[in-house]
Amino acid sequence: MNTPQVGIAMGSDSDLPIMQEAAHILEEFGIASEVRVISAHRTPDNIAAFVREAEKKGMSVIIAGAGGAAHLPGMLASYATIPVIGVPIMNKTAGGIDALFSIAQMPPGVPVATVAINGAKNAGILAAHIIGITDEAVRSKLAAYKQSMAAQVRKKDEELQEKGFRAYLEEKGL
Ligand code: RP5
Repeated sequence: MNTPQVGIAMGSDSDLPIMQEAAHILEEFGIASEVRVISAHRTPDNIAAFVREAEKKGMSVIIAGAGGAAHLPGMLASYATIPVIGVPIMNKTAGGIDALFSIAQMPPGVPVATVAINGAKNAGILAAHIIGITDEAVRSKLAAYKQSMAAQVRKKDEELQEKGFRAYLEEKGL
């Protein structure tokens, strides 16, 4: 679990509260990541270098989060031959819609797999899916993760059926 298989880049350390979720979920699947702050606008020279190093180190996926005029995922993708997953970060002015469009609207030939606004956890899970294509251990951890999600939902439904709608609402303070 020591060699990073996923590079996690973000435009600012203010993106860390969201982007840390990608690193945490990858850790749950036994996948090491390297977390970096690289700004498309403030440190543009570092973009090509980061991608080249990531590919040289044998990383399988890059996850990139950015808010506002979110050019980082697309710029990384322009250098990369490994998949890039983009995470639009919510901001106060436009709620993240600006970043979502900026990241998703890539020109033909340079794809960025875009997840939901603040969807860093899903970006991590998607990276695990990509790694799981060739890594049996990761694939079985993903299967267990899905089973555990299903068990939680079924448990909640059972509780709801047992207690009844009104008592359930009351208990949840709704
Ligand atoms: C983007 O601008 C970053 O990804 C961040 O979401 C946003 C604000 O950056 P800071 O002003 O917090 O550095 O480049």
